[in-house]
Amino acid sequence: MIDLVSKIKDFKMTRRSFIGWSSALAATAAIPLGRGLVANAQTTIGTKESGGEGVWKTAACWHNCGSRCLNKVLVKDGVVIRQKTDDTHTDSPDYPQQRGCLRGRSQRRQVFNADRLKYPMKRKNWAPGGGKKELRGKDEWVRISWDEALDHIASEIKRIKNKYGNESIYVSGGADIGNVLSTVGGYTASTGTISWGAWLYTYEMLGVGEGLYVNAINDRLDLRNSQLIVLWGVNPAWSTMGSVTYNYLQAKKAGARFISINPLYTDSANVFDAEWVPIRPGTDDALAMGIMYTLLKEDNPHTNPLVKWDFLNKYTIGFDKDHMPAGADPKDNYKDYLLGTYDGVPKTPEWAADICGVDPNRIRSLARDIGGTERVALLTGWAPARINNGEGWVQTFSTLGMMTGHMGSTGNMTGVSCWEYAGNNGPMLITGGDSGLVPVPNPVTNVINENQIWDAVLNGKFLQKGEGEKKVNIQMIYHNYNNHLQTRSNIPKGIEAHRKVEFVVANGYALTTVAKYADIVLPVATQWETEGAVRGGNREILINWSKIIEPLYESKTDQEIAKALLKKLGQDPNAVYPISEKQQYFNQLAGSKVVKDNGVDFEPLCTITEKDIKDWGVVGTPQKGRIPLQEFVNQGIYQVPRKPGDNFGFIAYKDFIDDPVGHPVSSESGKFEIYCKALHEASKKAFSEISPIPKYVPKVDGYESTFADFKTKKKGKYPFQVFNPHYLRRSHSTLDNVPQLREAWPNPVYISKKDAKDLGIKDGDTVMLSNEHGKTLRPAKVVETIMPGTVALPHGAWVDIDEATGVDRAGADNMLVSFTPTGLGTSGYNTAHCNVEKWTGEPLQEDVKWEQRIIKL
Ligand SMILES: Nc1nc2c(c(=O)[nH]1)N[C@H]1C(S)=C(S)[C@@H](COP(=O)(O)OP(=O)(O)OC[C@H]3O[C@@H](n4cnc5c(=O)[nH]c(N)nc54)[C@H](O)[C@@H]3O)O[C@H]1N2
Ligand SMILES: Nc1nc2c(c(=O)[nH]1)N[C@H]1C(S)=C(S)[C@@H](COP(=O)(O)OP(=O)(O)OC[C@H]3O[C@@H](n4cnc5c(=O)[nH]c(N)nc54)[C@H](O)[C@@H]3O)O[C@H]1N2
Ligand code: SF4
Ligand SMILES: [Mo]
Repeated sequence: MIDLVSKIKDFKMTRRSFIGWSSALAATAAIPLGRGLVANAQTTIGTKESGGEGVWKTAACWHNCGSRCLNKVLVKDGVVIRQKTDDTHTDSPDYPQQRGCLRGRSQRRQVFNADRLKYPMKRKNWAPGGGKKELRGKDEWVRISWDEALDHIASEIKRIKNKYGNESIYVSGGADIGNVLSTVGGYTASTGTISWGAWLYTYEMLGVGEGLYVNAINDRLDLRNSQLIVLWGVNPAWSTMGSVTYNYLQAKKAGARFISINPLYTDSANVFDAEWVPIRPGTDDALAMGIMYTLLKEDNPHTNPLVKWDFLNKYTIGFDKDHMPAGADPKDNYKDYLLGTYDGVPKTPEWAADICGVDPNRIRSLARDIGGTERVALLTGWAPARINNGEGWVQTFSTLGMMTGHMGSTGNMTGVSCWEYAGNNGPMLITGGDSGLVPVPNPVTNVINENQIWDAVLNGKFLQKGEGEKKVNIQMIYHNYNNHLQTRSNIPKGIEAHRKVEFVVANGYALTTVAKYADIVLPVATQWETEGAVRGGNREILINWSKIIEPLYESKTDQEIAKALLKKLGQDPNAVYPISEKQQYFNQLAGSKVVKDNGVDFEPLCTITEKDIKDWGVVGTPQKGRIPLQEFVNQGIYQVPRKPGDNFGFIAYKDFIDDPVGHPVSSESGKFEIYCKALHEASKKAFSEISPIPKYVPKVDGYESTFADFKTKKKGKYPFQVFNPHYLRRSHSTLDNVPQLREAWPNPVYISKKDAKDLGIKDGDTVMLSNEHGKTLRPAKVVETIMPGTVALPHGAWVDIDEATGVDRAGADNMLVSFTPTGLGTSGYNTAHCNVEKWTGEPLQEDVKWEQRIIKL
């Protein structure tokens, strides 16, 4: 063993060997002898020295990456020696393998990373009540025992609760720590539209399907029937890895033409050979209006039918004065808004071009393309709606689909193609069972919008949805399964908030941003170290993973931490967690259901015998299912085979189109609402008013805000727009600490050749992005493939602030995002402005060369 350690220590790393060897090598010296070291060392050496057979197990790839793939590891003598992905069946376009991406294949680099938190720690200058609170984020760490850590946390919970009330405790993300706090009186929670942007709170009112998950667009096989696929802010090659790009390619093969409307020329646009329409972030509604104006102007029912009047008349309300809902002013119809009849502003392509930056002739040709093609898929990601005042985009995009009738029939669809359901909607064909755990209801009703959360901590008030302004005095923050200080708007304000309260705790498996700014940090086990779980992904698959190794170092699972804390708080952990983690896993397996061939009925997925139940040591009832339990566990995946013409196809809204009275949509009127009274009324009680019909409004911190005077086009203090594509190096902030991924994806800021030239910036120069909120550094990637006037700062880099200057060197996106709730409380990440300048200080080193956050105690 000792030989092995010195061998590792003495190993001289070269760049060439780096990718091939575990990141654990780089920092082995910092790891004390223990099970962590054994796993690390043998993992690495095993690839060279182990000859014999191991066991392939299904390992979790559990991140919120917008996909779900099969990830297998070869375990030999309790050590992971290799990884692979789905080879459970032959790959084919109809029945594709669920292949993992570079992050999934690097998963062991994260689990065995040398930066794993090894034991509970407290901040050196922490004392009950806060100690030197201003040192949060820069203090030294002191190792403590689990007993001491839990004693401190329990006694601070009791103290703060008695002094200020349960409302003063903010738990981010709920989950297991939410259960703990709910058991002792409750906590203040937060909410937001996060991923979905404006889709989350609007879709139901407009009647546009769920807009999110499973019923807004058709299934993937029907995508092959589309002649034109418009990817409007959609980049599957980066943000929905796995088989989604492959599915789109089948549509390409079947003859579809692609158009990509995006500030960036994306890898997807490249792969699909799409025509690229560069656009400014947050101005998509203006473009769509210019398109719709053209449709109206050029439409001729006999010679050039571009507008589907029958569709509008039968299925929608609000488009023209003859189809308005009762009580609405007929002048407030959408057609007259587009034509500028009453406001004097026709939404011409020229008008639109001035805002969105797309050439007027291109706008006209887009209208002819979209209106003049029979079968069109109008697909959007959530990104164009993750903007301030984003509700107008949801309204406008949906209206374009209705006006052109690209909804509810084969090859025609208008909706969100994003996340795990990208390019493939329809009811789930296979579902996982319930774990059997019942969350403890939270007696405190406070829910703070995440665009207000740090303001609420600093200023003591917030808008309680449906009730109005409410006072709050947050004195404790508990972060469990998330990285809110990193992933919510305005990190500088978040840090100020964290340095104000009396107590901050974080659970984590590395020193993430929330852990870095905490007083006490608890080491959590990864999903490779827990019992196992069943997870869905796209509608055709169900994945289950099992435990790969015992928890490393002193880490505990989320539930073990919750249980230990409940005990310290004088509660009975078994009342909250009456069943074991193993039983929960088993319940999920036993309750999994798969669709039958008729496409309607479901049957249990797993056959379970008395012997299985005995072997597992759980409580259960034998059942007959499609495959033996152990086969599902060994395989790690069950995928419903698909073929064209099967019973599992899906056409969104078909029921409504066939029978609008018998199958109304979810809006108040039961029709698609181009004029939506409910949305307008809801907005009056929220953050800013939304028009009942889609109207163009300049977005807070949007394009118009980059000017001192928009009319004369005199540029302002922050002349650039900055937006945040989700980036392949990581899933949000998760995996950003993996050196191999850092090397493969260096995380630059993308800037146009034109802007770079004007600013005297060369490719690779370090540049500073700054605005009224914060400053951040990145190497510049000078490209021809981004809309001039905009810069793309990839989402999720671990913030790393120089305390002397306040400058972040990591390129953390939320250094620049303001804290301004608009509309119904929509997340506004893709609307931000900034200045860009060449950095005159020390140039940045490549991220891969940075020291890892390894705590040497
Ligand atoms: N500026 C800007 N901000 C954004 C976005 C953007 O585009 N731009 N995108 C937004 C979107 S879409 C989203 S979904 C959010 C994501 O926001 P978050 O959910 O906060 O993002 P993650 O970085 O995935 O954080 C997950 C954290 O959980 C930890 N973790 C993982 N597994 C476990 C576990 O088993 N137990 C525990 N206790 N912890 C675990 C990980 O280490 C990581 O720190 O970010 C949003 N923020
Ligand atoms: N690699 C990776 N993939 C991920 C994630 C991740 O962190 N990393 N996160 C996952 C999660 S939780 C979510 S919610 C989804 C989000 O999925 P999306 O919202 O679809 O992903 P994004 O990458 O933010 O944006 C998609 C494309 O929209 C473009 N875009 C940005 N703003 C605008 C705009 O205003 N107008 C137009 N027309 N285009 C715009 C971007 O350049 C990008 O190419 O991604 C998931 N996939
Ligand atoms: S796409 Fe997501 S689930 Fe699939 S391997 Fe990559 S990180 Fe894992
Ligand atoms: Mo998300």
